[in-house]
Amino acid sequence: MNKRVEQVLNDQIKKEASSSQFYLAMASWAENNGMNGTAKFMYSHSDEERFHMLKLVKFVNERGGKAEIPFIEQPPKEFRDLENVFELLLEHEIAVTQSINDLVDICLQEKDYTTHNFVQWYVSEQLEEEALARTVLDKLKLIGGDKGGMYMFDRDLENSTITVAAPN
Ligand code: OFO
Repeated sequence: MNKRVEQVLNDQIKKEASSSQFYLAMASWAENNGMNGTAKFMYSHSDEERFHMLKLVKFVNERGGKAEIPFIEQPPKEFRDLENVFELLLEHEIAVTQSINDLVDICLQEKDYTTHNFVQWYVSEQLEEEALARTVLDKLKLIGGDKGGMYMFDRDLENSTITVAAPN
């Protein structure tokens, strides 16, 4: 496998693993603050990010490279409120999209069309994840500080009115 492509794929493995830990921290925080719907949403989002990481690990190894299992920094323990959680989520997804775009660019520079084809799945996934984070954030902004609205929002998440796309 092309060494430069292998390196950026390994960097991406770390980013997906960090996403999984980050959303797990959000899930745990939400659960401890009585927001079970948000917790359910974030636990499932965390699992999905782990799946993204595994998909990369397997791809690198199957193509003759060496996948590195990374050290992950500890995610935050506290969040200001629900809006802050989803703002951070959107910000994080925008950064991940940027790194996927850089990955696509490097595949083209190195003429690695197989990996380029493989990462297209991540390109569409990022589109969906950013759109989902924006939708949720818009809802939260509409609700403002209204406690009843917040309760309904959390219940909607619990009943999966808004869900993270299932991995395929
Ligand atoms: Fe892996 O899609 Fe979010 O980060």
